[in-house]
Amino acid sequence: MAKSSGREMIVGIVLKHWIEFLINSNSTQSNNHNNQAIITIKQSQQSQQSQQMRIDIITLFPELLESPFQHSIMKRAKEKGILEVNLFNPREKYSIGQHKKMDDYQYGGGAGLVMLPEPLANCLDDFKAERDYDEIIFVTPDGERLNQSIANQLSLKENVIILCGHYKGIDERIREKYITREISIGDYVLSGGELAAAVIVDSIGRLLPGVLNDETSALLDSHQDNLLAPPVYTRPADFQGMKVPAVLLSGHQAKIEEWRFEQALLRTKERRPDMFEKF
Ligand code: 6GU
Repeated sequence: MAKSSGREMIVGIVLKHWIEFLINSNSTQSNNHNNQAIITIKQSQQSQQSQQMRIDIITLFPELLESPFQHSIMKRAKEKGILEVNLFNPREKYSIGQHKKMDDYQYGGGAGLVMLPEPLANCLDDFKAERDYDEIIFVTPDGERLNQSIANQLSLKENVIILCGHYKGIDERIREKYITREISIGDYVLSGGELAAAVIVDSIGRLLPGVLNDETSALLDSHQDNLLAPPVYTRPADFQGMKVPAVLLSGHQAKIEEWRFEQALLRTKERRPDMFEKF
């Protein structure tokens, strides 16, 4: 797989959304200035939601995922019709027998149940018959580790399935036949893929244009550009004797940006020398 830097991805995302605007727009006005491009993208989202992403999550425990998408930014994304998240429990329709079986012991012995291939295959076949999916993601501790670049890439997709495993995992043949991408959220083990799926969806959702109030703010996040974010302050200017850095009160925008960049560099060097090396 080709590797792209955070910066390339940002440019890619801005370009894609801008091109979408130009295609959708009735106006022939265009302006090559960067800021203008971002403002133009903003207007396009206000007048018409050009991008709608659909994420279908297949999970034996949909209740675990109900709350994360009912609040704050993810709620807004859903309400604005920018992101559709559907939860589907395969046990309802695809389990085997009276006992609604979804898993069994593993061949060769060993502790832990494995999710059966047949119900998952039937479920995935039915989903795929409905629409074309850009990715079928399996969340698993042995997948590639989620980072900002992967979230950026996924935010450009239209239809995505996320399959959550449980117990010892899923039969390897499902991975071979259906899964296009395997993602882990870090080097530790969770009891199921649901919380990892929530993390992945959140990291994607906030990148979709129109979800955040200020279109540019997702692009300036920590990790977009391989730098950590600079410190931020709000009122009061003097809190228990601790003062907000004077430059932030100066009203001098260029100086403020310079200070923020310096702070981001310092922070990254101190806390994440590995990221600083790559920057
Ligand atoms: Cl995606 N799943 C599980 N079960 N544990 C994890 C993980 C995923 N990522 C890190 N740990």
